[in-house]
Amino acid sequence: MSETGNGRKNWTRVVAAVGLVFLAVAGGIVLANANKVINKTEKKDEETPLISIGFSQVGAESEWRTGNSISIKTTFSQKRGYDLIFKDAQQQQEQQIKAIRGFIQQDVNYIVLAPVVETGWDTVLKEAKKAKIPVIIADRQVKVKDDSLYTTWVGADFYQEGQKACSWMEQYAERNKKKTLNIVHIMGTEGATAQIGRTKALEEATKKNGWNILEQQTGAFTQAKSHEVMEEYLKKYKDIDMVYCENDSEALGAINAIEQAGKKVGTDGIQIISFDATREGLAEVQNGKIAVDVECNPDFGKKIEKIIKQLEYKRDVNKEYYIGDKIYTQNKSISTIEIEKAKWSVTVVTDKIVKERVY
Ligand code: GYE
Repeated sequence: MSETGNGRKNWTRVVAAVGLVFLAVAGGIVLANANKVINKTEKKDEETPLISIGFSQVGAESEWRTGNSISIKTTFSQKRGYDLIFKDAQQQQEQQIKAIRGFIQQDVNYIVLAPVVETGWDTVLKEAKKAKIPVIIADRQVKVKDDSLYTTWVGADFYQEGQKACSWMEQYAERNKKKTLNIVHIMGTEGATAQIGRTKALEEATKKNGWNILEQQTGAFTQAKSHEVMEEYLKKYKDIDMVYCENDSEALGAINAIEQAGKKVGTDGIQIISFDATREGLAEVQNGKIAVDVECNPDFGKKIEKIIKQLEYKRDVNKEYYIGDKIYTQNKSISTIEIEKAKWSVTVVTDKIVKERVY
């Protein structure tokens, strides 16, 4: 009995113990949940405020620019912790200055400026400095008397991009035993860093190699304007070897104009040189219509974000950040690009490359 009694006691004890454990666990869960609720509400109250960014974009003149705007908008979304005020200046500096003044008035945390041209920014950037708003320059550069008017710059080495294109042109001339090249030049927006650098490289190579620039006019980095310019060139010059376009939109305009005039581009035709390597540009490289396309990657939203994070943590940042570029061709007939001692191998455009290109 005692055994039975003890057994029953023990059994009761076990039941009681299990019950206690259960209660403890259940209580724990309730407590934990209560805590969670408390924590959640506490967290909500403490939520980090959004970082506000005023972004002044050049415009929407090219596929490159569209890609760049998408990169900025997707990086600085509300979901990712930002309040982005995005202003498109339609290629007008006055509109950019107005936008920056608006950002200052709204007392944003950061101003990001993609300047249409290099000069004319001193006054408005002084105003931003006075308001203690850090300014990040994106893509093209600014020329200001006092470098402390902006925090940093992110973009490509446009002069080097031009040199890469010219190295390809030199090798093309050599392989085809051409003593000179008759070049028509469609420039980008005059005074923009991308135009200045790419033009400088061409003019230097022209001098060095004894090439012949038949004419230089701006195509404003747009397809429509470049189409017009190319039509004019074709009426004036019968012996064009090459068109040096300063972006893919210009190249597309030039190709259309040449084909509409009943002439050929590519092998046995006029050679098209281009920059950016957008999806459309790369497709034309693959088709053999653009001879060489030097990449300029517009997808640098994340790079700017990294800089902003460093600034948030009060870390020092560099004064400039360069974004690397590839060189795209249809085949490897010219496989290595050389500038002084530096070398790059070209990338042959494949279906996969075109397909994966988002801008
Ligand atoms: O090449 C062109 C755009 O500044 C790098 O501007 C940028 C240039 C780019 O309109 O397509």
